[in-house]
Amino acid sequence: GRRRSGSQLYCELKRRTRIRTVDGTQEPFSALGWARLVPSLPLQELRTSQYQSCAVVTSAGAVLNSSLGREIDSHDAVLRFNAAPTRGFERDVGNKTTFRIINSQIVARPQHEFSHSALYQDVTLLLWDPAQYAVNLTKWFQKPDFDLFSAYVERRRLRPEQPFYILHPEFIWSLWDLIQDNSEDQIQPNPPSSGFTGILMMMSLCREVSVYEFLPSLRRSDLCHYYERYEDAACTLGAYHPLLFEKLLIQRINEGGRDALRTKGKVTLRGFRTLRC
Ligand code: NCC
Repeated sequence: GRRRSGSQLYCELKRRTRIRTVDGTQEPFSALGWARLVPSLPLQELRTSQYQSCAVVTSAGAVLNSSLGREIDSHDAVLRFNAAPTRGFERDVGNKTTFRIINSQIVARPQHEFSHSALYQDVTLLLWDPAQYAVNLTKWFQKPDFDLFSAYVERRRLRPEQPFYILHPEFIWSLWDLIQDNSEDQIQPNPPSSGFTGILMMMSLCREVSVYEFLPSLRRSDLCHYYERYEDAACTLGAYHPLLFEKLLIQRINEGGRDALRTKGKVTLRGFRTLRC
């Protein structure tokens, strides 16, 4: 990949990040009546609600003992991931949740109790599934990596008032292309982590984005998640996801200071709306 300066990279990210959800206009979803199943307000139009400041809270073990809860909650909107809880961890991660990105394992695996758990209520939910790079929606519908469609349909019927979107696999893979085109190495052909997708989504929706513990602070350890006692360095550096390359890319556009990164694991990013490209 060619190496671009921070501001060129910002503009490329802005130009190539087009949030897209499964909206029922394409087969096989159109024939199944999904245009009426999905929320009537497109996710892209949330932009008009103009969030000034947004926080992205990764699930890294390094947020433990950070005391960042109050700072995180002071943002207009907060994005969290998968089964990451706030209850019991308020001091370090806060308790406001506006958006939650979940991968298809959350809705497919019984231990996550997707239909019952309070984690997935009263928030805007964004669900994704890896799918294949050359996306054939009919094949994906027949054979997703984890069955997300039946849980989605059921949830839409039971809670039609909850904003709940499926991220379009072409959106996910367009972010993979962005990472590959801006990396020196060949990256693995697996989709970006929920964290990277979430950061780019919030840059589309907010004027300024604070990201916590995506680039690790001095608290960095092998502890995978702040809410579990499981250790694996691959959680921070990546195995399946091209996480290391995602992080190198975000490092290049960080507008926050060195101290904020070291002590808080905090990166500050400009929202696309504020860029003049
Ligand atoms: O671990 P996960 O992500 O839920 O974490 C959310 C995002 O936080 C960032 N992260 C996490 C841990 C860490 N030590 N450093 C980090 O930077 C990453 O950006 C990550 O995306 C996922 O991306 O959806 C992932 O989901 C888990 C798992 O499916 C869910 O937690 C549900 O149990 C994946 N783990 C496995 O499949 C075993 C993980 O690879 C990615």
